[in-house]
Amino acid sequence: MRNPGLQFDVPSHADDAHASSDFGRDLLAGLSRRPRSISPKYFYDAAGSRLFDAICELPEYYPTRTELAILAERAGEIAQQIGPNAQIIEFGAGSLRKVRLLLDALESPRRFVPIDISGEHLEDATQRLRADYPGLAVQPLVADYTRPFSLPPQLAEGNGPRVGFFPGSTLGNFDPDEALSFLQGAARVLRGGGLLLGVDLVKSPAVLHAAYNDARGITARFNLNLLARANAELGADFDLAGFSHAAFYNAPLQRIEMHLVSRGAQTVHLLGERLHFAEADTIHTENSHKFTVEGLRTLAARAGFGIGPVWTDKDRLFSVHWLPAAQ
Ligand code: AVJ
Repeated sequence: MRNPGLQFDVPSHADDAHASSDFGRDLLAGLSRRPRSISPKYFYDAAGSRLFDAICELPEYYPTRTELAILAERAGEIAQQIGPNAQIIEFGAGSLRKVRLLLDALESPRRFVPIDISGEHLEDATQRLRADYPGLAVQPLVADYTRPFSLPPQLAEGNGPRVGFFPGSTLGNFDPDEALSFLQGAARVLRGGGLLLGVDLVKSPAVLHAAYNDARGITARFNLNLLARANAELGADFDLAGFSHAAFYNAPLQRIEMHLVSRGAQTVHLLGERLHFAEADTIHTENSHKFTVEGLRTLAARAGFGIGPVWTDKDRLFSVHWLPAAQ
């Protein structure tokens, strides 16, 4: 028995359980592909996690403050849907700001398992949360939830319903088929409880464009941090001034795309390989899919969830969905 705990499986992407932290291998493979691409999960080293927190404070980046306002305003209704004794599992926990609104409204929450890929960031955030919620069992888990992993055995059925919390529209980082796989895995592991899911909504491309091209250039630094990380962790020699940030709305695919664009012809050394870039060659670093309420509900139903209430702000910028998972 390799895994005594609950297993979270992501069906069609469960090919290699050993590759979870292999930034070097994935980056080299991604830069050898055409088009060049790399998973956005590699943004989140300690510096990247801090830059993301700074993005969340930007005036142009509406998702964080809009979702926080929805959670604050609707906490009572949300808590009523979830019910008492919840064991909360947060996917991509980050700074743990949003879950506080939930914890404050829930009736006797039992346990909180924040999952994040950035161990350092998770440790800091967990310590701050523990200080403020002394009665709560907090069990942080450093894991990559795009791969199969084990949940702590304490999350067993008898200890209270399992409730997933996946805010911030991070679901939008997945392609549609990956999002379906993730939701199928979540529906299985959350049986008898449900998923509280925040997703960003389709809207005016100008508003979307501004959110990913902020005036202070924090999003550009966040994007370029990927190259800084490769230099620091892998001994690569990316010239950060040799690449520029590009983010645009791809309307047919309903997503923001972020790329790093080579400003000229250049050669980079990475793990013993020489990588050539022509002027305007791009590295695709992130997709951030946007949703309609109906589109998300259809996807959730296909994944095996029931359909509960949805809460949005008055401008319909962002949506929070309660998706019950039948026993
Ligand atoms: C954390 C994936 C939800 O897509 O809006 C913010 C990441 N990228 N600015 C998003 C991000 C650029 C964010 N998610």
